[in-house]
Amino acid sequence: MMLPLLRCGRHAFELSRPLVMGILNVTPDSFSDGGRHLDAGPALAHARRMRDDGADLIDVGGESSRPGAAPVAGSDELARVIPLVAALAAEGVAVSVDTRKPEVMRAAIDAGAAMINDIGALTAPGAMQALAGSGAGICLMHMQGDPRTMQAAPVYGNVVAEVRDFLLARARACEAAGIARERVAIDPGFGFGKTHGHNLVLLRSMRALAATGYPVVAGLSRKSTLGEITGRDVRERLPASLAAALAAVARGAAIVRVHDVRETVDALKVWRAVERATDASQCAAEPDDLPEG
Ligand code: 7PJ
Repeated sequence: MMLPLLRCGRHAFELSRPLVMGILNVTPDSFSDGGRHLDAGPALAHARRMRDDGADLIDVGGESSRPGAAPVAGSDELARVIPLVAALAAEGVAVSVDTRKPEVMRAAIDAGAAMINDIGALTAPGAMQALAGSGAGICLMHMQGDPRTMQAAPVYGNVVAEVRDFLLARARACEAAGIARERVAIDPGFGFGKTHGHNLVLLRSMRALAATGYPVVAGLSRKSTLGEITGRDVRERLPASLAAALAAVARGAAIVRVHDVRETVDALKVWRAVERATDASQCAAEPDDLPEG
């Protein structure tokens, strides 16, 4: 059974419709000057645009977790992320922070972050404790290996069962540490130590993850597995990303993590309208509701 609510600090999300998490990357290859300091202006403007376009959460990430990416120092991550978190939280935005570092988690929560999005599923020493004393939400993501090596040769017996069992074990560890169930979301971690085949099987089997009762986050936006299917470069993966988001929510995903908020919100509106159509709304429809021309 899907839990009715996801609690993230002072935000409580009803899960009666799919939520959209907008991606705000603040790594050196995005808004910063290539070094330690972020130009917060354009990043803030982008975040506000995503909010206005209908994002329910803004996921701020200062550590590149792309395949092969090198680790980032905690001080650099803090300098990039915290000012943005504080500014957005002060505007009432539900901010999620994509980090694996307990020091960044603590500072982010102190600055007003509603959620921590951890690709390491709180496995770093001290990470569980950083969350336990707060009311923040937590997204637990599955990854095989680490970003440096994960795409070398991912191997699973049964990818769906292994990912689900890992996430359930982490969710139970959260509960044991005092993190309430309704603060927890889970994510299969598309592309994190998964082949193209693994990603597709996980997407197709999203129901098995949703059946755990935890809200499922699906992050497929612009990912290389979509490039594999379409042959498109990362800049041309919007249609593929929309199709993937719809495939995920149709199989029970509660939250989609996306770059293109405006387009995703529209796609989800259409999907939802179809899901909610009843005979009554049929009868009320205008007879001329046919394509023009
Ligand atoms: C994910 C993420 C994802 C969650 C990234 C990218 C790579 N966090 N952080 N799920 N992916 N929860 O956005 O392409 O799939 S970074």
